[in-house]
Amino acid sequence: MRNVTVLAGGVGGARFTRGLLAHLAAAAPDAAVTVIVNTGDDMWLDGLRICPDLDTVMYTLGGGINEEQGWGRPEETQRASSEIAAYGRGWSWFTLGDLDLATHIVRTDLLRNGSTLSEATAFLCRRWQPGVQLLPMTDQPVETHVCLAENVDEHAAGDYIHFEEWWVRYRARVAVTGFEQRGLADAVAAPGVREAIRTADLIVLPPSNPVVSIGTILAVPGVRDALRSTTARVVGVSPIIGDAAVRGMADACLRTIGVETSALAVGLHYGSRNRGGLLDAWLVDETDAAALPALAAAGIRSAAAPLWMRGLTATTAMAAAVLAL
Ligand code: FO1
Repeated sequence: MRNVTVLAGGVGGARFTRGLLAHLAAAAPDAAVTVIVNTGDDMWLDGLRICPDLDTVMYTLGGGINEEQGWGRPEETQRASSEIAAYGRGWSWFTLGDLDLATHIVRTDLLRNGSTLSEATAFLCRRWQPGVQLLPMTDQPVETHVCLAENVDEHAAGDYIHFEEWWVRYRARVAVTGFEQRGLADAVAAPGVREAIRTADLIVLPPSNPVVSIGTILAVPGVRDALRSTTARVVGVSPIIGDAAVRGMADACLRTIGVETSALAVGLHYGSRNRGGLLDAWLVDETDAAALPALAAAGIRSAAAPLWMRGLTATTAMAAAVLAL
């Protein structure tokens, strides 16, 4: 096991990858891990380029994450954000901590001076040393927007708002009719992304949001083709346990695209590799073991293992289960 590539969103993907690194340190010390991260949650805010999923993976693997929240920095203050709010600017419902702001300021400085997002990310990782190659899915700006199905606050049904406003301000509780990944048509896979997929021995789809995180990465032109033609084995981990989303509001996203909130439905949504889909194998939680026969019938090898990411021991065991599968 020499090259492992992970397609990750934010919190779920970061926590799983931390367990993967811990497992590989013991089981395959010379393995190299590349994490391809969703950038569809990115936005311009207060003149700064915010990259929530890249930062969550970087902080989590670099030891700088706020563990309870799963995003942002620990021991944070919001002095600068309070001042921005006092001017009536910014997103009052989106917490940009003072320590976190430094990351956005440095990244924006690099971008404004000609760095690509990949180069800016590599620069930030020189400080955080995440222990993986951290790649944005693309260097072109992509932003996920949602189409509202109903009026809410200053928005009307039919309006599009940024995913983060739907996710953070409305906790995905406002009905939406669909997602739009703006900029995706003009996006190309970032340098190293297709190679990381082609040269991997194992590719993991961790328990990130299958629609707006993994789904967005898969929608980058060229990524899905690379996954279909790689010799690597592609193993996914269910983000749904017992018909409920483990984290976040993945069920709201799945409902929007007409996929049932179950480990089986998401596995079938990704599809079996030998039937035009992506997966060689699919890991479900023990409570969803009843799905194994249907997954096998769909051509997807599968197994059941504990998938609650309660801590490093749990995620390390999950990674072991993925490699065993
Ligand atoms: N999530 C929240 O629920 N509330 C916030 O105020 C918030 C601020 C925030 C700031 C920077 C950042 O990198 C992430 C932040 N997140 C916040 C998390 C973010 O919404 C999610 O991690 C991803 O976008 C979904 O995977």
